Amino acid sequence: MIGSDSIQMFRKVLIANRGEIAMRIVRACRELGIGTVAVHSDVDAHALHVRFADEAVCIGPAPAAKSYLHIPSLIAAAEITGADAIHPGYGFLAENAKFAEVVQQCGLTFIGPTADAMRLWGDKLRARASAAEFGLPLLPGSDAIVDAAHAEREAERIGFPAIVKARGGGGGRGMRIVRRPEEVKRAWEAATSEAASAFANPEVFLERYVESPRHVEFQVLADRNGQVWVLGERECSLQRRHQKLMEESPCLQMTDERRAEMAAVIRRAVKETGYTSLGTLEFLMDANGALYFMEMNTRVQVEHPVTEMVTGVDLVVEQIRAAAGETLTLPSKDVWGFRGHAIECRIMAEDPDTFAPWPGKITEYHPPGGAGVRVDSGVYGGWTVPSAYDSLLAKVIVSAPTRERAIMRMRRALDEFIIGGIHTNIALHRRLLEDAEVCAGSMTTSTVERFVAERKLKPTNRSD
Ligand code: MV4
Repeated sequence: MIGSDSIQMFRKVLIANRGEIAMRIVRACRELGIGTVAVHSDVDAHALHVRFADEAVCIGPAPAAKSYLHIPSLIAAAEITGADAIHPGYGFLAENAKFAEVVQQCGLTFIGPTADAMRLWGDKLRARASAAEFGLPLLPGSDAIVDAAHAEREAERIGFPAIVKARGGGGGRGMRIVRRPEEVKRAWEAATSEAASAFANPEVFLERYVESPRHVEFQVLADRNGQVWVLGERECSLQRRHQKLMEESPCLQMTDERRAEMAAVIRRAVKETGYTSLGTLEFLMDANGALYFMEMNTRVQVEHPVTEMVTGVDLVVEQIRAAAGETLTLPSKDVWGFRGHAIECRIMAEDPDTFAPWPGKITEYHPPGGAGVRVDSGVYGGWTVPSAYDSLLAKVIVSAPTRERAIMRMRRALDEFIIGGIHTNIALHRRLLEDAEVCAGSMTTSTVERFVAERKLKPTNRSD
């Protein structure tokens, strides 16, 4: 906002989210001297974020479609409380361009990118085209597939194995792997009908498939005054069914030289596409260490703290400042000077054997502490975890001078974490941190699957 208008930091931010990320946003606003409005559903009346925000508004019943996803209720809550901006957090409406547009039309500021930038990066084919234009590495792929014969021709050209992906998809939903020419027609049919119902857009495209890749993502932060920062990468391969379990920064396979090369290309793509907020570019890394652009997430991510721990940047504070039109004030370097190593474990309320959510009353709650340990939690002892939402309770983040020391610190922190009354995945994390592949840093997106299959051979007791 260059010009005669003076820059005005927000007075009050409405947080269109719940749980640990709502708490994270409350904390950022507090430090900026901004008032906070929590919104909540009936079952979240006593949730932690409601207790910590300055004001709270009940916006509807438990089903998210009638509360956290209900745009008219959110706008009404902002108007009633006099909020001048809305932070969407992650999930829910965070990547909904229509919501960003409505917020803006109501005279409020959406704390995120413009609706146009969200639409561009949310469209996987337009994202691929932009990536190609600005020099981001891509796997061989097709344009939108028009019929089965087109899919077969493109698969032959790209080579096998290939993968069919939804143009409007993301996060792993609606994908089909094809290993042989005979499978292409059926995979195309299945993927297109799934895409039509899941994303209201039947269009799919093909891409060369990488077996057991690593998931590596780069954090970007851009303001509205032309500054773009690339704050290094996170290694996020440890996931199960597209749900990340544990993330770290930096990625062991990344060198300073490589990071600087990637930062230069990413910075250009972000700038040229008019992207002006916090964002993440996801890449696959193959066995040779080559990186390929997959998609961009136009929101704050669950795993953002590991980047905060190694860069010292408060990403949510900077995201809010950028949305207010302020210029980011970070040292003038393409790549941040990294300090040490950080690891995050996502603590979920779930059955240790089946991974099914395990809602219920938390009877005892003692989070870990001590040097180098951060806990971003959305719960407290005595509270009942509702069944209506995802089962993330808290995140344990550790930092240490080296990866080895960070692993030791995380094991110690997990051993301290006491959560009574419900089951959690703390013991799973603790055992993963003893796994040879994890300890060596050689994990891929297949590691957790392999680990769980091995564990089935020697069942654990239920005290997990
Ligand atoms: C791929 C792939 C292999 N080759 N694309 C899954 C989520 C979405 N962001 C992209 N995904 C993948 N795309 C090609 N061409 C493998 C995956 C994938 C994956 C990616 C990141 C993290 C975990 C994953 C688990 C299974 C598959």
